[in-house]
Amino acid sequence: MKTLLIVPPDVSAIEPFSSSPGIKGQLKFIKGFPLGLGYIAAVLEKHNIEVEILDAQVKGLGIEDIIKYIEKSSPKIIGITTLTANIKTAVEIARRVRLADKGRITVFGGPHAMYDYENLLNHYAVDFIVYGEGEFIFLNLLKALESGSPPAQVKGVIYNENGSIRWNKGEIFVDDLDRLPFPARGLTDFNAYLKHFTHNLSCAAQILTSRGCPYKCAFCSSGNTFYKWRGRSPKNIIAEMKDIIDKFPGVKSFSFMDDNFTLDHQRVFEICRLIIRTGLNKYPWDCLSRCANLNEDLLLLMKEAGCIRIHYGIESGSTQILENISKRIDLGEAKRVMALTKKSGIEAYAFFMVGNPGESDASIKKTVEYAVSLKPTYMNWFVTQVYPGTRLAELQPQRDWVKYVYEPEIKNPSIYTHPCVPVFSPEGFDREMLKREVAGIMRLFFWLYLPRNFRKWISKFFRHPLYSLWYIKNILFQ
Ligand code: B12
Ligand code: SF4
Repeated sequence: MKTLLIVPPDVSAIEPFSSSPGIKGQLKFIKGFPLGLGYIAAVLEKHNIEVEILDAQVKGLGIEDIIKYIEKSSPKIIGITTLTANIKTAVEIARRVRLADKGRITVFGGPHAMYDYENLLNHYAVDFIVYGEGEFIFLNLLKALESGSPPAQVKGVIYNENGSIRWNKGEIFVDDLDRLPFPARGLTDFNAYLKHFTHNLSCAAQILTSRGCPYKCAFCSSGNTFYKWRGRSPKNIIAEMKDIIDKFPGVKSFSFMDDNFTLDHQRVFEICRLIIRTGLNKYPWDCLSRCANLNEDLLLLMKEAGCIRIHYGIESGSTQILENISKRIDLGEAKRVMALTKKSGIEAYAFFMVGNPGESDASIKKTVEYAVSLKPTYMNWFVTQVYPGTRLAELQPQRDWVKYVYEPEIKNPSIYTHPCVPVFSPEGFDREMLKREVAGIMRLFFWLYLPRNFRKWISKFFRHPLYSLWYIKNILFQ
């Protein structure tokens, strides 16, 4: 059963958004290899199912290009990965596929479709939605469709049967991640991602060494669903790194994309020791971690193993806001970890948010003061947006996520918000006010950090001149 897996394009692929000045430039997201689809494709290949991946974002394809590709390739099954930011184009592809009426079946998966399943199945042209980690659920669905057995027997699949939503609930996790084949990077023009990944690292390959997160921050869907943390074995991770280097010599560094790379300290010690022992520490890498509970021994070993940067989600300098979003970090501890990270020779990157429940002028001021005293190597600030499956979405529900688009932003796009995703509006603030707050804070820190980071920024400028110019222009003039 020939299967095509698609990363849908951003909203600028749809009229009337494509004729809006600036929108395409503004939605210049870092384009990463779609690990989820890569894993699914690898499992299908292992079971001798013919599969292709079409990443419309990295290829810069519009809806018509995708439809033409589908006609030419003629898959029976079309699997689409969904983020809220791209749900509009995902639904448009499904609509066009159903309109053409060639008997193709459309399956959605990913962090948007999982939560918005009722709306998508009742009002849009989606045949099936996979709830959870899709590798084996999707495989089982394909097998059922192939053999003509009823989809009701497949656990983890949701569909609409004559107006009723059917869901045979099942296990949503892949328990033993070492069982999975490595993502099918070869099914894409993988080198294109190395150019696109405009990160601090040059030519970085993204790897996932663990899945899940035991925390439950109010703005994030990861911890709510994938609450069971599972780590791959160090041996398995090293084997993937070697496999990537063998197959794609253009790779010069790695990005560990796990929600929380350092959750299991013992595992990180072992990964780092193995990286050093195999000589892979000549490849720099970065990761994400909670800003808590890291010690000097671990950080020094991470540094020796090639870690150049750790991203920390701090979110707020107000303990009340942290409590409101269930962040469960201690600001004093965060300061200790931040200082220790820098002392170990690793860059410490902090993320902050503006607009969480209970936010006020006073809490924003507190967060700015805290950020100044924290002295991270770099930082980035975001306006809080509401995603399905989160506690914020319960506080500010949407009637139809697919229809949501903030029209003023289409005409005048911002880098601090995505136009297709609603903003959480705490009492006393609206979207435009929050955007102005974040823009002001980013400008403040740009000037404050200019002397300290001048040399680093110049070097980044020469590596990514166009991206740097675009970024600076946005920071200074938004
Ligand atoms: C790596 C990452 C990125 C990377 C790369 C994205 C990519 N192309 O893979 C970068 C940095 C580019 C990125 C950017 C953004 N990201 Co991001 N990102 C992640 C992160 C940390 C890991 C994604 C991943 O690889 N997961 C591992 C794989 C195995 O899981 P998966 O992709 O979910 O796929 C599995 C299942 O969902 C399912 N599945 C998925 N698709 C499909 C399709 C079919 C047909 C089937 C059957 C199953 C299926 O099966 C897969 C295998 O098990 C996640 C958090 C997370 N833990 O997932 C956030 C996350 C996906 N990102 C998020 C967001 C908001 C964004 C941005 C919009 C942020 C922004 N404001 O700029 C942008 C949008 C980018 C874009 N171009 O559209 C949110 C999405 C929430 C939502 N409802 O949309 C997440 C969930 C973070 C969070 N918890 O809030 N991101
Ligand atoms: S924000 Fe990070 S720590 Fe919080 S639930 Fe999401 S992944 Fe976990």
